[in-house]
Amino acid sequence: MRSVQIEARPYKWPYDGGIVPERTALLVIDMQTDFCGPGGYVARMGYDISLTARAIKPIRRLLDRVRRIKGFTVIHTREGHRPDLSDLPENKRWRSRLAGAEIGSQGPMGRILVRGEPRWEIVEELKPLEGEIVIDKPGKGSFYATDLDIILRSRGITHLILTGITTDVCVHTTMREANDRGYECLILEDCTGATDEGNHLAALKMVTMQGGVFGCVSSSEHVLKALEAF
Ligand code: C5J
Repeated sequence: MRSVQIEARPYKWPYDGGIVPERTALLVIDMQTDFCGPGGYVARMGYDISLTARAIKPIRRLLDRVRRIKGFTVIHTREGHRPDLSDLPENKRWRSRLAGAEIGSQGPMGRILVRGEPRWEIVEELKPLEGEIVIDKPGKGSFYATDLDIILRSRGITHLILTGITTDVCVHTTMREANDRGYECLILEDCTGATDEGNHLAALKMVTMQGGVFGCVSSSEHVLKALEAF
């Protein structure tokens, strides 16, 4: 087995030797129009979608490479709620109304963050391929109220490369949940983005404290370089 590590901070990732494709998953979190496209949830709240949409291209490059490596798992997630909103906590709905984009309300192109609606879909460039796992989640973390953990454990996956949006909310929550469950995590700074650049940078910095309190930070360039070995 080849032992390849990825340039990362605060240590070369992973901590336990080299990348093993069969034990590694690329997580692509919430790359939905609602979070990075015109007329979606983030746009309706008045945030700059270029800050989140910029992750699309580097993720696509990474997907193109990882999809050609035997044994590597790709998992996509989507945040959203049932059409009857029975899984939407009342305070989440209330806060989204306060932010000017009430979840479940009708927008120009469908209802906000509701499963099955056009803007809830993953953007065209990053559409899951047949056979790739898609996790639907009602919250920010990808483990809460989903079957992600059992899917990972059933496949013997212990290492996660995290991409997607937003850095400080769904990606960070997922990374923290995963870290507490013992997964070895790597977040890619150019494959993430937040609604606020300061929050993006702060979220990345937090990861690297205390010897890598939640794991490591790297970039798609470093991952692609390491993957040349496969
Ligand atoms: C947010 C997410 N920001 N995918 N969701 O509400 O980060």
